[in-house]
Amino acid sequence: MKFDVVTIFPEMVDAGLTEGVVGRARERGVVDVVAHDLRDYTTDRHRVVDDVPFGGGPGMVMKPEPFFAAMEAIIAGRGRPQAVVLLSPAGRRFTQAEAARFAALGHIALLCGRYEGIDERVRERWATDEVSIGDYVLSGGELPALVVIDAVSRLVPGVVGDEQSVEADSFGRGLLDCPHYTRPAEYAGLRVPEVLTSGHHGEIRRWRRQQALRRTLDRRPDLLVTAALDGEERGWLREWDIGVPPTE
Ligand code: 9WO
Repeated sequence: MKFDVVTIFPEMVDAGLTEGVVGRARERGVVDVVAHDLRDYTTDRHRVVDDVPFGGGPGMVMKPEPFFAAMEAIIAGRGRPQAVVLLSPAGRRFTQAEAARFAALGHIALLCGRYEGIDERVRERWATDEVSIGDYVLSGGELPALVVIDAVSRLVPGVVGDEQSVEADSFGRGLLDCPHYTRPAEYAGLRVPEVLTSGHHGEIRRWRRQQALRRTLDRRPDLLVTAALDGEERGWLREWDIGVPPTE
């Protein structure tokens, strides 16, 4: 999986991707991230990437030329990305489904803005997707780019050691995760649920599915509308006095 990030803070992007499973996947060459310094694509002595906004107003706008030059260089050097993603609070919400779509593409570029925003012609010419990671304003697109790269990389075969754990993850089935416990069986007067220490693997699987469903119902009932539920799970929802949600 290839990622090209265009940013004025390439070391910020790099630093966020050196640890953990993504860091190891990069070392192994399964994930390839290049952070391109936007200033390397300026042509003036002071490497200026911003300018005053046409029409007036506060703040500065990122100039189009360095972004155009960076994209041309990426295409020439690393091939044309299958998607060019602009990180912006005005974008579509980034979801697990969107992460899966990007993972299937194999090569994506991410454009990070700073200041008041990027000249609109960059979006017009280059962006195939505009995504938001949530409804808040940040000081730049770099942290959202890291979020996208992390979520997408985990879905690339071989990045997460245990493929089953990706499946079992929160959202793997469209539900929240079940509670997790490790030793000791009693700590600070708090006991691990007995079923988990019983050795009855069928009962353990069933308990976990039930807990995941209960937590989803309590905390994120909106997810139940699209979750893939089996007959037993629909039965539990009915027992808990909640109508089974319509499918899609
Ligand atoms: C800021 C903004 C505020 C209200 C409505 C739309 C907006 N778009 C932008 C914007 O594109 N800002 C640029 C990138 C320049 C300033 C810092 N930037 C930014 C990206 N702040 N927050 C994000 C972001 C990106 C993805 N998901 C959440 C926040």
